[in-house]
Amino acid sequence: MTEAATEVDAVVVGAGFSGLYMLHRLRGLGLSVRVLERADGVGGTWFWNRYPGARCDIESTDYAYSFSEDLVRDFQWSERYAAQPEILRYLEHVADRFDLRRDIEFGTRVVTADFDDEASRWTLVTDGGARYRARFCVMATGCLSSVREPDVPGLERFEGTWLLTGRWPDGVDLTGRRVAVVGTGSTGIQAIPVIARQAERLYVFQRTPNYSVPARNRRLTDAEAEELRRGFADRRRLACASAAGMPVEAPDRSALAIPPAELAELFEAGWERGGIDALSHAATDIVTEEAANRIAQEFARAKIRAIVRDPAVAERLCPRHFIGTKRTCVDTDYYDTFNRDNVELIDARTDPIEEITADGVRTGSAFYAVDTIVFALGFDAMTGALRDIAIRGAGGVELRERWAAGPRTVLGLAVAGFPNMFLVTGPGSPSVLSNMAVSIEQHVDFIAAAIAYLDTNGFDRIEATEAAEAAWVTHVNDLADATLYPATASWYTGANVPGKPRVFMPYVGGCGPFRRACDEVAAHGYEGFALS
Ligand code: FAD
Ligand code: N01
Repeated sequence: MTEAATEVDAVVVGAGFSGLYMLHRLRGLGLSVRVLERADGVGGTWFWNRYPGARCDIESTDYAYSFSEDLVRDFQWSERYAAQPEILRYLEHVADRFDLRRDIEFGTRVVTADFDDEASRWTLVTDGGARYRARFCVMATGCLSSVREPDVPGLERFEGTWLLTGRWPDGVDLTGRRVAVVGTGSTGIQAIPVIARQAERLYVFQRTPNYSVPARNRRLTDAEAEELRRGFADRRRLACASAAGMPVEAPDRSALAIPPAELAELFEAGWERGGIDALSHAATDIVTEEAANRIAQEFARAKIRAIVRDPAVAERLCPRHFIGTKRTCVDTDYYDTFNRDNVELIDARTDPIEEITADGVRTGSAFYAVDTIVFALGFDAMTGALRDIAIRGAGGVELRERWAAGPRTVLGLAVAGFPNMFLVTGPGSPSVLSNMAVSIEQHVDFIAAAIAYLDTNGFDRIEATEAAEAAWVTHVNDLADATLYPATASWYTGANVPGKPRVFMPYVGGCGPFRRACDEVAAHGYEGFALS
């Protein structure tokens, strides 16, 4: 017998930064809400990614909500870039402070979501068979939550322990172990220096090197934290208007118009200051002009060669793609880690991993005996978590089919044919190219305002039009095509997942312009959406 459905006004899937704030805003509108979350706790990214070294790459003060002045005042960050446990504690604090947990079902994975055209209701079914019926469905499922798992032959025979960074359990101790790390994206680059200090021996399997800039992380004094809190409103105003959701003034000169010695000084100052925009902030055109990009690349490679003592290892660590067209990594001691005696870098491009045996990793030319293998293979980004759910809109059309050639949205927030369903930070929004806390708040505010507008104006239903969707997809592609981003195989383009359509997914136009586009849409009675 089918279980009777729980009836609510809105169902939200996911209880990370997005889902928590969505719940708070929808409750504020007087709606009954249920949040369905696969994990056993809140936090999303920060619940799952407990690997050693996990921390944010946007300054903690800014990688936070702004909706509550009390929250800003009461939570004190201990470091410039907080580590995972502190960010998780923050999100748990938010859940408690705003009494959010009572509307969240944990340990619950949504497997299907169906729209009933006649009744204008969504029905979501969970892995446990529970059913939820709601007028609105908000997918706050995360851009980086669908973890890529290893498919290397022989893993089932491995007698040691293997771990996924994106599903890291508590209580792992790598002290004195012989460890292999596979993957050198942001995750691997954060984990490797920490694991190297614990392990007896560390083998790093690198297929493609990445650019990484120093975090220059440090503890914040009470006085600094207080000053950051006092200046928070101004910082956030600047961040909202900026390209990347960070409180910095935009550069105003082309790298090619800056005298070379001055440009080198700007890069050097950025490297010393640290942070994700260390090099990109020097000029306007680092990710749009090939010649400008090459200057920044050379600077980064020179830094690697200066830090890493063995020239052959340094060369292997030198990336060759356009800098900034994959997310720039932000590290603490990454390159210096390869000066340690207990660390070895293996080029998994020229000497690929062929199999895992009972006691180690075998490549084409060598065998490495290990007790633990850490896989840091990244995510099926932006669309993976949505594709994991069978989402069927009006007329039973599946989202997976509609997106067979790549995702299509209006503003990354809504999809034609899927009425009353919203995405938070979906493909076609700045999301992963921005401080996500800023983008998430803006998306959630947009969604809440749209729902309030429907109710105040006597509408029951909102749906993106095909025409608006086509126009937005074209706009997103046109902007991306004017940059170097699409030229690089990255998870932004889906290139990291075999068979995934190659489409550049995020909106490169920046947070400020994106916000203005959303505000325009709302100001014109949700132009591009059909209300009925
Ligand atoms: P998530 O935090 O991913 O939450 C989505 C939730 O949905 C998850 O808990 C998941 O379990 C749940 N879910 C998904 N599918 C289902 C389903 N079918 N049923 C039930 N539940 C489901 N961004 C920044 O801006 N700055 C940073 O410094 C930064 N650091 C990062 C570090 C790491 C290690 C990673 C992986 C990402 C980082 N990001 C960063 C991006 C980060 O994902 C976002 O900043 C933000 O945390 C996303 O919040 P979210 O709620 O949208 O998604
Ligand atoms: O994932 P990635 P990530 N055999 O896709 C390698 C955010 N984040 O988890 O490039 C061998 O970047 C793959 O190699 P290649 C941030 O947005 C932020 O590190 O495909 N190797 C690559 O080296 C980030 O961009 C922080 O050749 C294989 C690595 O695995 C995003 O999350 C921290 C392989 C995957 O790198 C994703 O980062 C962490 C295989 N079969 C994450 N398959 C901060 O610092 C894949 N690889 C805030």
